[in-house]
Amino acid sequence: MTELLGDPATVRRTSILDHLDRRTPGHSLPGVLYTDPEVFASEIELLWRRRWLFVGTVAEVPEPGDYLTFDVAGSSVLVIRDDDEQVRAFHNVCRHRGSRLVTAGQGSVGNLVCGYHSWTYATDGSLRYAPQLSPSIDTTCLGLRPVALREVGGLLYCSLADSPDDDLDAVAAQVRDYLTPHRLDRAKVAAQVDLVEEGNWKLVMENNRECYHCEGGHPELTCTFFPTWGLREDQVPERLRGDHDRYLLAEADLARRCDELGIPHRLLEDLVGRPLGFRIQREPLDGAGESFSPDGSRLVGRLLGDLADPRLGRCTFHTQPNAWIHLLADHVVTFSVTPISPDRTLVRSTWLVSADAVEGVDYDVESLTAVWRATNAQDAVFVRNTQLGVADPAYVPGPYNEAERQVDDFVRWYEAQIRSEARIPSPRGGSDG
Ligand code: 3BY
Ligand code: FES
Ligand code: FE
Repeated sequence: MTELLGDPATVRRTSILDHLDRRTPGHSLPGVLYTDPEVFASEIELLWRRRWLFVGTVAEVPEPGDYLTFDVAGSSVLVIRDDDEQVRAFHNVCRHRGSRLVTAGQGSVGNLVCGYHSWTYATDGSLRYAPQLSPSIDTTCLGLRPVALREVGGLLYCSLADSPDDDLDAVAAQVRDYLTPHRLDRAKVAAQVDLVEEGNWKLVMENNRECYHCEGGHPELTCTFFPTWGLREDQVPERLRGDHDRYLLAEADLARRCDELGIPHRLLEDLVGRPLGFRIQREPLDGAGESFSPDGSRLVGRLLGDLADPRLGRCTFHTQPNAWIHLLADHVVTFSVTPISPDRTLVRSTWLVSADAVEGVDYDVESLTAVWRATNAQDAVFVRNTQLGVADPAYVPGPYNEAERQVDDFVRWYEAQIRSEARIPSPRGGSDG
């Protein structure tokens, strides 16, 4: 039993750390960490309100007045392109009596008008008009409250922290050149799908961080996604040797193409030891090597930006705690994860193509989205079944294998961040367990 005195945050922090203390390193997490509302509340406070979160891309707000909303951790963040073309973020809370300002997930406005008493804000957040407001009230102090927002290669990250760490800038400096050839500033949204998965957000992320389940679990994805993803050379099982030999040839070909074009491709990875754990690498795709299609050939006739070579595989960018993004020559697909409750998680998938690509001529939404819609549906079943299992009193954490190294990395990142925010060192000595 945690202490009854003290502030509620202290009680919650104590209990999540108790559970982490009981974790066996190299094993999946204790069930309580996936089910307990107090643990979930601690995660919201210690992680989700303090870390950089992937919210979307500049392609989702292409014109002045275009906005999207991102709801996480009890907050709603309004991301809007202002009249000077700058993308900004604000709390989606009216400065009068607090009504939600915009209620749609996305849209376009001239000004932001509150539906309650019509307080009206410019796209830069300043209060422009408030009916019958006393002239003695200083409206310059009543602009929308800003939320920290950063862009890296067209990807938008926000932080709800009062003083966000500067790790996003450090990571951006390393990964920007991988992302910019895809010119997200000249892309448009071809499709967006929200899927609520019936599992804890960590199960969604853990499932994404391994391809141990890909061989049997993702028949559409493995037409082009090599199932030996994440394995070291000496870990490739005999039955996947043929796939892996093709991978090695394709990897050498891709490296040569990228080097000729001056596009970076080598692995950069720091998934555990920093606030914005990340991994980026350009990797080959199977078959024609161009896109996520049954035979690997491109799904969009018009390539992104100024790219001329369709055979650039996939540049995959992972950031902790909530994103995986694949950048191909013909399209980009982004995934953001947001927790809803201990056992429900939103996964938003967004497909981006060149702004010049014409639907029905250069691409077909059905075929563009087919592989990841199928893959997401398969992953949602894995996540739901795992949530049911870890909530069962019979569940005992099991060991990760080598193919699950990045699951272990994610879990070690999670533990290290919780401990550092709670400012209590690990009883095992290290900061990452
Ligand atoms: O989308 C991803 O990045 C991961 C990698 C392997 C499994 N999953 C598809
Ligand atoms: Fe927004 Fe009154 S709460 S105008
Ligand atoms: Fe999967």
